Amino acid sequence: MKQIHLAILATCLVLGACDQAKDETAPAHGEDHAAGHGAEHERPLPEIDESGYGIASAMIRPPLGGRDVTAGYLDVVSSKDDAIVGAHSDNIGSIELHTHEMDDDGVMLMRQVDDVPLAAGKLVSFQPKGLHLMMFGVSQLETGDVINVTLEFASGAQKTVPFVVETPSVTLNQEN
Ligand SMILES: [Cu+2]
Repeated sequence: MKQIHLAILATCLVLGACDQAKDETAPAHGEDHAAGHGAEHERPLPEIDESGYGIASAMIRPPLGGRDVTAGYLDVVSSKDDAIVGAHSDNIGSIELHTHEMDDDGVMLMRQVDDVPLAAGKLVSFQPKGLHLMMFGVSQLETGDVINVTLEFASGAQKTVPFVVETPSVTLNQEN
């Protein structure tokens, strides 16, 4: 099963299309029209800590062969209305907020955004095919490395989050 997942993941890295592959427990409803709808899975709300924010599943993909560009993902929730306005890390040259959009020809294109709004108590999920932290000037990372990334919020708050280097769609709780 793990081998199958890894094979699918390898494909996803190229295509950026992981939705259908990763969730075997999804209900098999025939009328599911998820195909055109991006990555909106039911995901648990991260627990909000004393900072007023909750973060889960923070991960960075290892850069693909020889490149110094990669993407980071996470689930985030804020206790009050806010927005993510940036991110930085001592280990990464620069980080941009990106989203994916489908153009008229059905081609997925990345677009930089100035901020990512966070409605109070509502999950915002950065994940493949959608929002991501676009990372430039990334040194070679090994699976299992932990990179601290500081998220910057419109409120003025900053929160440093450990991002685990791993292939996408592997849950943090899973024994590897
Ligand atoms: Cu991007």
